[in-house]
Amino acid sequence: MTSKRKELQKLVEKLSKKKEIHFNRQQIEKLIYKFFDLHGGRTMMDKNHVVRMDRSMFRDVLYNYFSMTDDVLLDRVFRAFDKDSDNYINVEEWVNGMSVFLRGNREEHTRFCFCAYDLNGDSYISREEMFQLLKTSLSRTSTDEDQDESIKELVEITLKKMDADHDGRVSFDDYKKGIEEDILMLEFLGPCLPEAKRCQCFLEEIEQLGKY
Ligand SMILES: [Ca+2]
Ligand SMILES: [Ca+2]
Repeated sequence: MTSKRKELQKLVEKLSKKKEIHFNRQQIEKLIYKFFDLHGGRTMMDKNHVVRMDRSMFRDVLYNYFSMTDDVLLDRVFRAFDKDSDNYINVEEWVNGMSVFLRGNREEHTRFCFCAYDLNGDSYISREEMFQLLKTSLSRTSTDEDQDESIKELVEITLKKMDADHDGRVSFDDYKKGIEEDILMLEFLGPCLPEAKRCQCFLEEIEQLGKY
């Protein structure tokens, strides 16, 4: 076995032991192949640098496989994957992130979407953040100049529904409560999780990948 292959096996071994990862060994291995495949088949180390994914490459993945086109949200999904905030997705972050993105349970999806909506990362979704997110989700369907006013109204209506403790912003607890009452509120500020059929297609494509 080559050292690269050994290194890869070690990584697969390590990730398959994590209980929060909803993939089996073989699927983890294939997800890792996909990660390298997206880098033109380069192996783990490239010119002494670890292969990692930048924002634009990740954006292409979301666009090509999951038809996600909203730039603000693409950026947030990137941040939800980039756990150590170094502006790159490494192979572990890729597998961890995909586990939540493709197969996460309710709790994991709730944390994932909240992280995506909390644009400045202060653990609250503010009026301004809601405005910005709703504006991007709605601007594709309308060119109305009075749109800002209607979005502001929408922000107030949404806040009324979600802000359980009435402090003028949505905390994680407010958000969780809102979802418990109405599951449709999970993606209340725009889609940041893939459609089931796209997950299926992506996983099927991964299955087709051969040994690295
Ligand atoms: Ca990172
Ligand atoms: Ca915030």
